[in-house]
Amino acid sequence: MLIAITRPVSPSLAKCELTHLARAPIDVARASEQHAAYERLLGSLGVTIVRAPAAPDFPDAVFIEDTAVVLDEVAVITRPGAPSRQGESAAVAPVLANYRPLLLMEPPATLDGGDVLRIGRTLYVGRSGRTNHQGIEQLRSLVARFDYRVLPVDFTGCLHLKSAVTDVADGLLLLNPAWISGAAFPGCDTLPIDESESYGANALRIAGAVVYPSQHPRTRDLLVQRGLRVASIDYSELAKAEGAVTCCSLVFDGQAQ
Ligand code: CIR
Repeated sequence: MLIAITRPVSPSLAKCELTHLARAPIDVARASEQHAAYERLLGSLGVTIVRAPAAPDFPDAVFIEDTAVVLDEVAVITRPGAPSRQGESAAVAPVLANYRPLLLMEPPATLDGGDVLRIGRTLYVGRSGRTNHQGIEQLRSLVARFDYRVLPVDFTGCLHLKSAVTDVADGLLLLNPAWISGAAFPGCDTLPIDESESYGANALRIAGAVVYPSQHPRTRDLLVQRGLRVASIDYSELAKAEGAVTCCSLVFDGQAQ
């Protein structure tokens, strides 16, 4: 049974952190509608939606992916790298505690879940403005006993590792070659995005489908041509907050542990 923990769009979303995008007006009601459609889409794929409590004072709370790294055996509660986001994890932890034993990151480590790409027993972790050296080393020591290896990866041009690369099928990575090299992932095949769609590398592989933003139609066609089942979603309003489809849920197997 797949579970996706989500968190409501905060009324303060327009005050979100922005790193690579210029601030554009955000229609919070529209963002909430898009988020509700995302939850419905995941539900239609057979995923059980569990909502973490609203956090109206945290503009970026909807991007719940950054607050934890959920593995089959354990959930690591992160310390997000943006100071404005460090209070977000507190209310996510009790929800995750229903499903996994928790391990907590301690200062001075910072790590955003958006920087962690899991492929089998390997956790690729982006060195980013949000994830520091201590964050990577703490993650390594917390998960070593469960036989995960942690490999740091460099990228440029975007906020998180998973803005530059995500897995869309076994052994197949969707990536933006301007931001990351496929050479960082030996043994994986790579599908480059259409170069006109810079933000097109973030896809959510879930329940036999690839949830993918409709803003990137050319890359969507490339995914379809690969024989993948693509479930499109309009995420344009959340994209103005530098968010995408992986960021808005914590997905895991509710049975595993
Ligand atoms: C931030 O800058 O933290 C938010 N505005 C966007 C976070 C997106 N999260 C993600 O890609 N995992």
